[in-house]
Amino acid sequence: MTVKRLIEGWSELTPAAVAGRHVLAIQDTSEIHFSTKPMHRRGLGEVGKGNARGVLAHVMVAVDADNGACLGLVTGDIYNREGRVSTPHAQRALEDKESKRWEETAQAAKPVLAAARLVTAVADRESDIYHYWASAPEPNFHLLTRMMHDRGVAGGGTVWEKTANWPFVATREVALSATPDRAARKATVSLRFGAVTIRRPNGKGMGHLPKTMTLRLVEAVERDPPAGVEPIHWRLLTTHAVDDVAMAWQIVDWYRLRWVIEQLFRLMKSDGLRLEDSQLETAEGLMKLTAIGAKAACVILQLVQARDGGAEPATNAFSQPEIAVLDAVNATVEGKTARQKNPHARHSLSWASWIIARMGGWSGYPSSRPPGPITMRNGWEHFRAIAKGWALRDTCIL
Ligand SMILES: [Mn+2]
Repeated sequence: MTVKRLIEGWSELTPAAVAGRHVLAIQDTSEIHFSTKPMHRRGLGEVGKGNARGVLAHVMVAVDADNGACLGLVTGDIYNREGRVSTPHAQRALEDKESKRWEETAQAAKPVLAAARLVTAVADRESDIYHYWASAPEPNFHLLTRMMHDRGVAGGGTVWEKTANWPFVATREVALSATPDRAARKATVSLRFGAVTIRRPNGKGMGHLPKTMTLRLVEAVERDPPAGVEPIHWRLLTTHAVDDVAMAWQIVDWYRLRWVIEQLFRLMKSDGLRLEDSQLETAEGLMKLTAIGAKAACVILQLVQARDGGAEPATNAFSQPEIAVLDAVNATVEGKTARQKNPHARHSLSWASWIIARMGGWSGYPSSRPPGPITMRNGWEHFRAIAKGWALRDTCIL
């Protein structure tokens, strides 16, 4: 099984899960660090600052724009920078290639998400690349990205100059989720918005792109931040039409759902699978582990999201044969009293989540602490072993 084949397998259930929905296709890159010694690098290249070694996981996840439910992985890439040579030219080629991942991932997402009603590709500042703006959008495929740096606008001047005097038109309290660089907190955010016509930057390979593009800018600012915090200042660019305050807040709220991919990465690392503790010896093995880990983290995230109920179907995370196994297992993990029965609608994702949590050692009583990622991870691994055995039995009988 190659890394490429494993990544292709990420989206097996996703096309059906996204059908008819407005999907946020959220992409980001995470460094997966593995410890190495100078004489024993495990074939791993550099990641980040300092002398950390590891692999990079670029992942796109599908999220329901209306309810925030994780609908599955879409596509991505796992790569290792080993072999990076230190001549500036070779480095530039690699950087070019790495910056293309935003656009390539968006293009690769289109067939997977073909049945969605609407797609909005969401990403952080790294994806604010003119080529991406000019190439990825389609009538039913929108972009939403935070601006990385100021840009020239048609007719002269820059976006930040042109918009400096726009009036703030609304203020609201916004709940900020925890990220690697920020604790969770509430922020009072003011907002202004309008159209901006950005200009094509000079540079090689740009000549075939349109000279200008008209996009909408939604700027969300914490104008009076509490002491000691980094104030929020998001300049969000989008291909969506933003004609009123409600839509401008909608853009902010869609961007906030980018947090789902932060959760996914956390589940791959400290908060769940602990991939970085792996003792595997080769970069190839660690890349495969990371590809398998991304898929596992996605299922765990779906199960944790569904633990308190909701209308999502089990098919978002389980194949039909797996659902047959869940049916059989449910009977063995339910107790005799009403309080020990699975309280969720059969074949809902919440129903599956209840079964997996029980398999992970959760008591199942409504009064007990809700099952977290570790319980789900243990339950899912247990379940996978049973499902494998079940498939084997079918094969042997046939
Ligand atoms: Mn990023």
